[in-house]
Formats: sequence, structure tokens, C-alpha cells
Amino acid sequence: MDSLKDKFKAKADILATEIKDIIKNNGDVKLGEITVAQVYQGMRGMTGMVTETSRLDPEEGIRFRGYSIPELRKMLPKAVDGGTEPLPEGIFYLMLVGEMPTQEEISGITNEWLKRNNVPKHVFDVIESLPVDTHPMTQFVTAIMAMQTESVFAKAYAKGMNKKQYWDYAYEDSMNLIARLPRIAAYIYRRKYKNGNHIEPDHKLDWAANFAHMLGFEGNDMKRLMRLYLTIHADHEGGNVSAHTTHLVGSALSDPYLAFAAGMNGLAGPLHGLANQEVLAWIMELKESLGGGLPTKEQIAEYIKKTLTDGKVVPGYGHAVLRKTDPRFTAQQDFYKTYIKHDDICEIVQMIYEVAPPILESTGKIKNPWPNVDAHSGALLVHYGMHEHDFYTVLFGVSRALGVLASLIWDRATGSPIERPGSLTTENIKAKIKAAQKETAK
Ligand code: CMX
Repeated sequence: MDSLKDKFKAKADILATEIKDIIKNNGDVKLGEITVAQVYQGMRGMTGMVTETSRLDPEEGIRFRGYSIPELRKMLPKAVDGGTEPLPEGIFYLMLVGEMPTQEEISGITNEWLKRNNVPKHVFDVIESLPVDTHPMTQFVTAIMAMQTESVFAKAYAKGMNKKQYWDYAYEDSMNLIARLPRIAAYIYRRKYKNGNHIEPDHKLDWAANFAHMLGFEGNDMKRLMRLYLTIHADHEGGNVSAHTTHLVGSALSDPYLAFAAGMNGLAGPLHGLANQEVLAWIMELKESLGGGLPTKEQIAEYIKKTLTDGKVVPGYGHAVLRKTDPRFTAQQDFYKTYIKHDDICEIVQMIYEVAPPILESTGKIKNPWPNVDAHSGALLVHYGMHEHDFYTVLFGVSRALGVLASLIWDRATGSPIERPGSLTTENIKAKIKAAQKETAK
């Protein structure tokens, strides 16, 4: 067993027993009440699942195992060659075992992923069978599905697997998947935008730097950005569409390939991960409509108002849980100020940040007028030369694998059951409202 797996097993045995005790002794403790509005409106604020890897506070933003993003940027191990941003290997380790990793433990994961990164040829063949202009997220999901042939979980289950072994095979599949995703993503990028001129992995590089290399970006800048990018997009507690879908599909004991591909289909939606592509397209449309250059704040305000009157959303703004500026936005803003200092698109992102919130607030219905993670990411990518907006969600997906697969391993280790919430018809709800009104009239 590798040392991460050993460590996980030790922690999982303790927590699985604890969870059994909690359910047995305190299973009837109430965690909240469910309202009619919550049932109709996307289950907002309704606690309905357990996710060990991270927790989202509406006012403060995400904490991974208790650590905020600024803390993680300081504390997680960096690349030994003078890296200044955390290595995503570290956030995975932290999410999986709940401890801050040492530099040595990080190198262990880098090496483990390098060992596992070979993508079977048929996966590339399947990608090649799609029209080259197929959206990169569709190519990505198709490739993950094609790679399901490699699932050790599915094979072991078919042979007859004891429940106690689920986590072990889920771990193996997850580690293999994470190791291979950058290669697949880079292949799609080079196929679609670089005439199929592919770049082999460099076995001397860490996971994020190797990804930048395979995408075709040499030098420190993109490597540093990828390390930050792949760290901060990794997880956002369990209820977001990609995490929840992975958890839900995995709850049917669908293997990690099937579960993760399902999650990625959710990430490809414009209200979730695709918003990073939308933001850039929206900014470029504004720039082009004004003939290039920097717009004024008045022009930005007008553009936002027009977006709203056209019945569209302002991409990169708002959130289902957050009620403040997303700390993942702030981390990218800080990255811009530290390493880039001047860039037109990043300046437009800043100007939108000043102009948009009061306009969104004035609609009286948008609960969070502040920017989310997607409001900034594209501007940094464009600065370093990645102009292909429709690829951005794939980068998000590669990172999101770290969180949702760490959670999936936990699900299998703690015996998390098939998910099956109840539902009502509107007739049922009307009857319940009537009964409640009768009760208060008494
Ligand atoms: N622009 C315009 N209208 C918005 C808006 C925005 N940025 N954010 C919310 N609204 C609207 C909603 O569409 C809704 O309108 P209706 O009542 O007409 O249906 C109303 O305001 C209330 O919505 P809410 O409760 O504030 O927000 P939700 O929890 O329903 O939705 C989200 C959250 C993220 C889908 C929404 O804010 C949005 O569409 N934002 C733009 C897309 C985006 O940036 N998504 C990325 C989110 C982060 C991620 O997952 O990656």
C-alpha cells in the first residue's frame, strides 16, 4: 500500500465507526426544518448530505479542512524549485486525510501520479472520433467515459467484492483518474487549437507544472498560475452541482469514472463551471462593441444593465450560497497584483468589480451581488496566452476531480448509502399548506 492509502485507511476506520455511533445514538437530532420555498427553489440552505473535504461559509467563503484560501496559499507546500503557489497535490492530501502534508508527502503523491498517468490508446482514439470542433467539455466527458474500461472498482464488483473493499478500489480508480486527467485535457487542447501537435508528459515535473507543459506553456508563469488555479478550484463543499452529482451517481455504486463523468456534465452548465468561459466571452463582446481598448465605468454600467434587460445573467457574479466576494476571486486578484501588475482584461475585471455589485443589488432580487471564482480566472489565462475561452471549464474540471474524488473515496469508506430523497407534487404541497393554515387558525 502507498503511504497516503495507509494513512487514509487508518483515519477512515475511525470515522466510519464514529458515524455508525452518531446514527445509532443521535440519529433523531434535528438539523433544521424544510420550507416550501426550499423544496421549490433548488434546496437552498437545506442540509442534506455530509462532505468531509470542505465547508462553505456564506460570509467567509470556503475552508478546506478548516483552512481558508489565504492560509492554504501560505501553508501548503510549494514546488522545491522556488515555487510560490501551493502544489495541488497538497490540497488533495489535506482533503483526503485532514492533515497538512509535508514536502516529502507531497513528492510521494507527485510520484504516485506520475507512475499512474498512462492513458490507454483507445481513449485518444475515441476523442479523435469526435468532430474537432466538439466543445472541449464534451470531449473531456467522452474521454472519461471511454476510460471507464480501466475501472478496477467495476471489475472487482463484477467478480464479487466485499463492501469493506469498496473504498480501496474507489481509491485506486480515483488516483488513476486524477493522474491521467491532465494528459487527456492537454490532448483535447492541442487537438482542437494546436493542429494536433501533442506534447508528451515530462516526468520531472509536478502535476500542475506538467499540465502546463503538456498544454504547451513553458516557463514559470503558467506553471505558477496552474498550481494556484488547480488548488483553488478543487472543492466547494458537497452541494454544488459537480460535487453533488458525483456523490449522487457514486451512491448507486457507479464506479469513480461514471460518477466523475456525471459530475463533469454538471460542471459544463453555464450557471456552474461554464461561467468562466461565459465571463471572457462577455468581456470580449463588450471590448469589441467599443472598438477595443479600456471601457469607461459608465460604459461598463450600461453594458451590465443591457445584459439584465436582455434577460441574461451577468456571468461571474452571484452565488447560491456565498454572500460576499468569493475568496477564490480575491486570491486571483492578488495573483494579478503580485505577478502581472498590468493587463487590460484584468483591469476590466477590476472595473466590473467596482461597477457591477450596486447595479445587481438594485434589482432587489439577486441575493449575492459579488463576484465568484469565474469572474477572474479567464483574464489571467488570456494574459498568459490561453485565449481559447471554451477550454476554460476543462481546467476547472481537472481541478474539481481532486475534491469530488476525495469525497467519493470517503463515501465508500464510510458506507454512505444510495441517495434517494423524497419528492412531493404541487397538489401534496397545497394540501400541506392548507393543513398548516388550519392548524394556526385554531
Ligand atoms: N445576473 C443576473 N441575474 C442574476 C444573477 C446574475 N449574476 N445572479 C442571480 N440572478 C438572478 C437569478 O437568475 C434569479 O432570477 P429569477 O428570480 O428571475 O429566476 C434571482 O436573481 C435570484 O437568484 P439568487 O437566489 O440570487 O441566485 P441563485 O442561487 O438562484 O443562482 C447563480 C446562483 C450562481 C446560478 C446565479 O447567481 C447566476 O446565474 N450567476 C451567473 C452565472 C455564474 O457566474 N455562475 C457561476 C457560479 C460559480 C460556479 O458554480 O462556478
